[in-house]
Amino acid sequence: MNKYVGILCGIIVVSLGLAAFAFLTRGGEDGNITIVRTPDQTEAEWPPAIFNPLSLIVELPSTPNLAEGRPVTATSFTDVYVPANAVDGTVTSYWESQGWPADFTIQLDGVHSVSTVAVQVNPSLLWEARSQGFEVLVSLDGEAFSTVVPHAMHDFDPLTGNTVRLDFAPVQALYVRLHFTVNTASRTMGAQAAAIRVFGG
Ligand SMILES: [Ca+2]
Repeated sequence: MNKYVGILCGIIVVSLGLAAFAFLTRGGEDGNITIVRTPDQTEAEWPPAIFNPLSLIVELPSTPNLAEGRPVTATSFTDVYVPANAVDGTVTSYWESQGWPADFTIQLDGVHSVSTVAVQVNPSLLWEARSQGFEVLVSLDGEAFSTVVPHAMHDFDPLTGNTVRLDFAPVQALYVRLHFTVNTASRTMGAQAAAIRVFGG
């Protein structure tokens, strides 16, 4: 008796399974099952409540970098870390001064109205976070300089691209100078900059 009950139950279970499969298959074809397709995702997205590390990256103006490839001078440099490394268009090369204070001066290709200066050290996480103290000055003749951003400590953090962006009221300039006084990085005795950029405005 139990044997037949067992066989009967097995038949019922198999039948129900086949019926369910047939129902689901048929449903997908005639619309009883709603198929939800996610939109194509073209870039990384974070829900608002979740930390988005890319939101910390310092953005730069989209206008041309007036400093790139221009003649530059510095009061000093260390080893192979020459001043031109700060305007060569790559963040893997850098200028490093030999002691303090350290002036870095860029000659633009003519008088420009400038309103942004950005200083960046190598954005690699291998470069520890540091602070550098400096001010920004401009000149029309390379002799008399006036301060447009007073001296202050600025934080460089690899999590934000190791970039400091300073915006100021537009000012006419043929020369842009950064006057560095301190760098808190543990393995240097001088100012460091992989890219010093100047933007018009
Ligand atoms: Ca560089």
